[in-house]
Amino acid sequence: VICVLAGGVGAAKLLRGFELLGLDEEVVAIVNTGDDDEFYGLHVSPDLDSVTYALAGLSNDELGWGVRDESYRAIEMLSRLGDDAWFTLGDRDLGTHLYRTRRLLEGAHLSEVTDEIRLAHGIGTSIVPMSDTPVRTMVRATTTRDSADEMTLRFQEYFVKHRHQPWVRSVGYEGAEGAHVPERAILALQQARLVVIAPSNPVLSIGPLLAIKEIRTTLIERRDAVVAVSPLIGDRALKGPADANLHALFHESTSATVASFYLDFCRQMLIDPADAPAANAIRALGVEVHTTPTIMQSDDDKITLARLLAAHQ
Ligand code: FO1
Repeated sequence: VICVLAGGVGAAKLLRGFELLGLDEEVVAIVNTGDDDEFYGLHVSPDLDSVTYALAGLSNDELGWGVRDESYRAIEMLSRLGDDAWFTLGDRDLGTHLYRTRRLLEGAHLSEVTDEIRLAHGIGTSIVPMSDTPVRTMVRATTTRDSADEMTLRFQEYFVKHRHQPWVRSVGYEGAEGAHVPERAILALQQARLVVIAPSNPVLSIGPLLAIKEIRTTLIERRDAVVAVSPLIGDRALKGPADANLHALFHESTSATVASFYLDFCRQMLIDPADAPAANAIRALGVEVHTTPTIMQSDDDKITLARLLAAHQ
């Protein structure tokens, strides 16, 4: 078993690489649900959907989220009705949210619904939400670095409505205590010969998984099997606010900052050649470093990175 701790787009690309590589081994993705929220009465799980759409070959590569060949007629109608419609739900994507919401209302667990959707798309990789009960990433932030107008935002308010511009002061994970981690997730972590931390935002995408005690404790026990892929390229996030978040919370944003965030459970880290200057600082923390291109543009890039990880000892 290869177990991958996953956030959104970076993780989705890597998982697509594993799927295309066609290993005999089972691949299990444990996916962040801290970004989940309700819109128009529908349960939206952005990271589960990014992973599922990528594995189904349906992802919208231009946007980095949602489905390709998408239309936006429903949300256009909502705007016309006067709704401020800041969270763009595509028409095809809406089908997923309708299905998920109906099944949850029928009493199914999120992990069951996720598996039904996976099967319907013919995906081989197991996709498991980190929790069957709600965990919500809450961002406390100020408008600018120097202002004192602290506000508490739900993740999607911070990320989409405020375009991740506010200065993050702290991050909380509501519901992490008492979260119900699907048994499949813990078993996969325990049985995996390799545990990969995907190149996702450490604070906002992997942080919610680490805030769940059962996951963190199991990871610490499996330290020797854990390889993290740094999400930074030359100290910068490819997409999203990972670098700004690290800077705001830890006063620096290098792959060594990421390594120290993961220190308790990370034996090895893969960094991009652009981050080679951080290698010594990472080694000084007691983490083994490997340097390899980590930007995944083409399917070949995804397969190459997945193959290298799968060959890891
Ligand atoms: N991201 C945006 O920047 N704007 C949107 O309107 C938006 C809508 C959206 C709808 C469904 C979905 O699954 C994801 C969506 N995202 C949108 C992406 C999402 O906010 C983030 O990519 C993830 O939560 C971060 O991993």
